[in-house]
Amino acid sequence: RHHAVDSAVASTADDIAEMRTRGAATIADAAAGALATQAKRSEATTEAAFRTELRAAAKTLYETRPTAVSLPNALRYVLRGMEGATVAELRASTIDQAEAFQRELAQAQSKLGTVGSNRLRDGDVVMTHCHSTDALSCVEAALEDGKEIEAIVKETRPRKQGHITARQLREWGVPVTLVVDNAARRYLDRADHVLVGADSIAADGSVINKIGTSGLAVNARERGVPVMVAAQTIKLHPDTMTGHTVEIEMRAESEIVSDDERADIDDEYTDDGLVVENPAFDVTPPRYVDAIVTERGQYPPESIVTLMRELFGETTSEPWEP
Ligand code: RUB
Repeated sequence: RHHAVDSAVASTADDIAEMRTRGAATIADAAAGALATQAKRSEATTEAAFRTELRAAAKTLYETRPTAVSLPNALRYVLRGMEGATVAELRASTIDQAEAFQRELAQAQSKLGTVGSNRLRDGDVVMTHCHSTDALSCVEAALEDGKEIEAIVKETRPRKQGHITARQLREWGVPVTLVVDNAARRYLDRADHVLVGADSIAADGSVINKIGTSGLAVNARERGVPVMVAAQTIKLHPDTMTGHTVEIEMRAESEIVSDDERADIDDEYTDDGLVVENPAFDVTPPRYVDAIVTERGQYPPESIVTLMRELFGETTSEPWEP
């Protein structure tokens, strides 16, 4: 039997895996909240059993999706604060640490928004891809400064997170032009910025974000449109400092070809020669990125590694390891 992982943790993990909870910052927040719930509801009677339970919960959450490093970073942050000589102390410290994490996450996002908004001038048009709460925070801060901002929103196939972005921007009164992904290059003529988020940032300044970001960035460079990446420092991937690469999640083919369509194809062709691949993310090399905007200020991608060293120091172990 699994080490008494609470049902609320299991359902948070399920929500992340099935993308009912999605986006790197939102996933990190939910994971920290789930560890707090595990701590609150734990029936462990010994300190060792409590620690084992919390690590098992962290592992369950970690094994949902591989690309957004905010998830293991969140788990590590919370487990690092699990301290005390009794179960009661361990419980209290874990809950405190999870809540501190969630507070800092929200504060970092709003601080980052202020930094990012300084790049946006009154009347600017931003082109977005996917749905990033960090990217939207920059627009929100610009609007609060009284700037008028317009948006060209890429639909973002296959899951159309662009519609979430469009809805949020309309709620703020921002004029939105929604376009299919293939129209992006044509509409870059009208854009003053490409504004995207990140799931992970590697030590060389590469940006890992929703599939299609790299093509957008290359087209933007060709058109002379600056690319701005809004990413809290929780998106910095510590393992990449020691040469590890970021795993790109491959999702189900059913997001692209329905089961019925697949059955039709299989009826017609019997040789299994049609393969559908569905990578959820891609890697944008640093030379196509103009600025990475964090709560610690804006960085050229090439110097993000200095911030990573400062924040993470030496390589860290898996979040559930002692
Ligand atoms: C979401 C995505 C977002 C980043 C940043 O992908 O690529 O751009 O996660 O989001 P998915 P945020 O929908 O597959 O999770 O700024 O909110 O952390």
